[in-house]
Amino acid sequence: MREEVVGRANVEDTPELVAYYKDLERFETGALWTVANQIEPWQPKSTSVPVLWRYADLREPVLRSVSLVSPEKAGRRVIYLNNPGRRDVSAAVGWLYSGLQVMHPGEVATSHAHSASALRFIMEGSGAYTVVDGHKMTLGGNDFVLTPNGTWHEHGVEASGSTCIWQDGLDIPFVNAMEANFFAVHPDLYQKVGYAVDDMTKTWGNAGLMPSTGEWSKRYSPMLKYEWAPTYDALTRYAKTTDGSPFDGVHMKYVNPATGGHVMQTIGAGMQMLRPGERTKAHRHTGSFIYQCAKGSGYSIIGGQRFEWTERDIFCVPSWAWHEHGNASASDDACLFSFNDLPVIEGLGLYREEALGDNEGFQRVV
Ligand code: 1HN
Repeated sequence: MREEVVGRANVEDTPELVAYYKDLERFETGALWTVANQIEPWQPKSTSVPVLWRYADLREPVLRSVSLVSPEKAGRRVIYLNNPGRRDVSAAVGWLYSGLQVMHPGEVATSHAHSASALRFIMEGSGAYTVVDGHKMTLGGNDFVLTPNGTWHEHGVEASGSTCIWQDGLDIPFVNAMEANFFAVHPDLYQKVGYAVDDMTKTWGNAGLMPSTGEWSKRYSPMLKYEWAPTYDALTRYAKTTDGSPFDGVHMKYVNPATGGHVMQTIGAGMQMLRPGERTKAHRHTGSFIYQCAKGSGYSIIGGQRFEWTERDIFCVPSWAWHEHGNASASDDACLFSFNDLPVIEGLGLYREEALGDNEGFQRVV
């Protein structure tokens, strides 16, 4: 890929050079100028494409998996979201994985741990729970729960509950790209619950208050579970005092209460409210995002394509893709849950953001 630009590789093939390239191949080497323009794009070039996964399409096939495989045999009964540009690594977008997991009342999957960090966002059903390192958490609709890197975790649905479906989000493509993934099955197959149910949310999830003696040194949020009611309440309260972001409406991020930072080392998450009739401005930034509509309905224009979403639909925004969101309802707010790889992007100094119509030249580094 030659480019007629000073500073870029622009070498024409000659019989002598072609023979030279062949020679280099014999020693497992190559000439940088034959690939330089391709491996150093002027701007990020995502191979992921914007996709909308409609719950109306997915729900039936997800439920059908219950009669086809057991959680015992499958390990986890999950249908994963497969971005057409990322099929080789089972990613929904960029280096992020997403899937829909279904469990019937009385089912429980065995406890395991892996180097990948994971989250769940509850879509439907009652009686679901997750146990993380002995902390049992009850899960209701729109609750957000963490299973961080290295923690023992298992999920189940109480016999008294109903069929549950939740979204799993993981950094598994990233951890595999780093060639750093380990997996272990718990030696006893199931964990003993060692604490009061929901203790971590009750201890760490109290607006602005933390236990005076509370100490936390692990590199993920001790809160583990973020419930929907206080999340929606926080957005509603904040909406009363802010115009919101021109690009994201009323947007709040889930934080580690001990640090104010992202909930996990590799995955961040947030919830945003688009007020009735709100339409945001377009921008683009580095980092990959997966959204789930938690409430209401609306539309997003991503890379020039319009996607109409409603409750439980999932869509992705690839890195550096232009995007804007809208709520077409005149009376109801719409809420979007999202998770992303921003802790990695920011931590490595790779965050860039640009507003559409920003004529300031190179992208703003935030
Ligand atoms: C995992 O551990 C779960 O714990 C779900 O339920 C989906 C996808 C890839 C790798 C690990 C779970 C997963 C996963």
